[in-house]
Amino acid sequence: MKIPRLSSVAAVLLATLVISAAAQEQKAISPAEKNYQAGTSPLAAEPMVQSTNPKAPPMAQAEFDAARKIYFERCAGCHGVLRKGATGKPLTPDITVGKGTDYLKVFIAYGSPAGMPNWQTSGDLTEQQVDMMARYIQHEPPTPPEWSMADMKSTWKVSVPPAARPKKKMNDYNLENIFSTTLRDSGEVALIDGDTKQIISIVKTGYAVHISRTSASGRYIFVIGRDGRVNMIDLWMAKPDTVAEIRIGLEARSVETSKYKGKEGDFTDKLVIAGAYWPPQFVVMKGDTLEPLKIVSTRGMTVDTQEYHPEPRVASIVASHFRPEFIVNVKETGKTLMVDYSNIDALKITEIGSARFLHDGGWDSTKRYFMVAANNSNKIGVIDAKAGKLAALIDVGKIPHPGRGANFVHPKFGPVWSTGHLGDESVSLIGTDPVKHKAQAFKVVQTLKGQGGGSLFLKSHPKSAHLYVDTPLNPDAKLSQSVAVYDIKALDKGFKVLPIAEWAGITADGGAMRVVQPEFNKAGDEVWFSVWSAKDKQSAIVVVDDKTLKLKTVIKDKRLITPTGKFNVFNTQHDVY
Ligand code: DHE
Repeated sequence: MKIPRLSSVAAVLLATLVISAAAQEQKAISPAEKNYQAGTSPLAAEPMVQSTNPKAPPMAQAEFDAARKIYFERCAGCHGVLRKGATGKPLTPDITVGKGTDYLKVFIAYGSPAGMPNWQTSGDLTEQQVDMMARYIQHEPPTPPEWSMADMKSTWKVSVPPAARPKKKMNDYNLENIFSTTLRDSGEVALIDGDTKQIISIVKTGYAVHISRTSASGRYIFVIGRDGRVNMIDLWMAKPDTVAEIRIGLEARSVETSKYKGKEGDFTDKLVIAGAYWPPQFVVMKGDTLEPLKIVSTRGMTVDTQEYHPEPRVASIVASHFRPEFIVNVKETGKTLMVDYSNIDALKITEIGSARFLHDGGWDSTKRYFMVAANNSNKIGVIDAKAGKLAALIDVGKIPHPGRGANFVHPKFGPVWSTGHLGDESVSLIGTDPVKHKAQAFKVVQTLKGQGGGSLFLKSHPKSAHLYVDTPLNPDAKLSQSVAVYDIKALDKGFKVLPIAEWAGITADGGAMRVVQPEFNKAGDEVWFSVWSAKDKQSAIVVVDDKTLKLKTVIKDKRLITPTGKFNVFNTQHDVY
């Protein structure tokens, strides 16, 4: 049936009714959640050619450029660089022109209960800017430049070549207990000595640095910035520092190193892989210098409707322990690529389809099953790294967000891996032992009630009797500034709340103080939390004694600007979580 086109007044009325009716059922997303999904993309600064659509309302070059900047700062994270849609709806001209400027303005100004922020009523955009954006999205999306081997090589620097590096460890640090700590808004990592709690060094890295990964030997740390810059840090130096760096794309989130040692060879510290959001591709590099060897595009067909997608972003990447393979999760196509790196010149890639939109994930305790969140499908995909196939696709709560997840032994159901959720308060526990607990394997065996939605990370440790769940994106400050902790042996009893931000002793400062990402030390007897405030406010790291659940230490230092992720060298090296 063809739906008749509405007049612009009727369209606006309808949009307003739909928004307000639905808004009564669901709460609008919190500003923290908005900033999480709609963070500034480094692509805002890239030159792009103005692309026009004769059917769209005209725009002057200056207006187009201003709108493009806003789009990449505010909208690209959810709607995609080429506006094909991800967490947000597709916004290509074939859809937007038919809706018309007035209708689009209402959506942009007031938002929608499905998650579109209310950009004008929140004060983020003016009425004029909303009008400009409504016209902008009716034009063809401008395309950012590609990033070739030549581009990568032009940014590749080996500041200390392998031959000039130390032949043995030149410092007294207990390397296995160092925490590589993301200082998000200063574009740095702090290497913190886990024993003394002192900062060893602050290393300059890429813009809005994202994650750190340890090499298989534990000697090197690799850090990736949102701008695609990878830093390779040598922990054997008297003062650990960058020895090589490269820009692998214009926007990126993930990096990993080869870990396989077995009959196909010893790949310890041999290769590094990094995945880009833009251009949609990953690159395999030499493990000692970051020399780029092979670039592979991830553009292709989606898993469900099998339509071409021009910008499938590379999300989480892990290294298999069973085969010489990297496990590369592609967001928009909903596919996991098992990249066999044993022969770079004849790269074999096994493509495993699961569900859109693949994001973060981690190993089960045996490191055979990779559990990946298909966040907008509310599912966890289970990739069997030994058999090279999808073992299960499990329905969980709303928008699962596990980080790497948390493994522990459930008193009734045996080994489980768990995830919290951005969209609801539940914590899903999934059985991961198909041998001794077959009936529970890859099923949700228990759903815990958590503090609230807005959870990003949860953690446990083989030596711990506790499960910690953060809620940094919950709109209620009480919840975003504390964590829930469960006694694994008495899960039915519910959780205890640890007031982490209060313990940090920085309340007078007035920062957001979101408590984010539990991370254990090597011994598994301490758990570290970031108390994440704005760039110009005081932040801290709070260390809790895992046995007593009491405060152990607060690390405060004016150099700790916006600490978020913390990566313990040993736990990251051995995938302990
Ligand atoms: Fe992350 C992991 C992408 C926002 C802190 N984040 C990841 C991974 C991806 C990703 C793909 C998995 C990497 C891997 O395992 O190889 N993150 C994104 C985004 O696209 C998103 C939603 C928006 C953006 O603009 O970047 C986003 N992430 C954030 C934040 O705002 C957080 C909370 C603060 C920050 O530092 O930017 C944040 N992301 C983290 C952390 C991890 C992570 C700490 C690793 C957790 C772990 O324990 O492994």
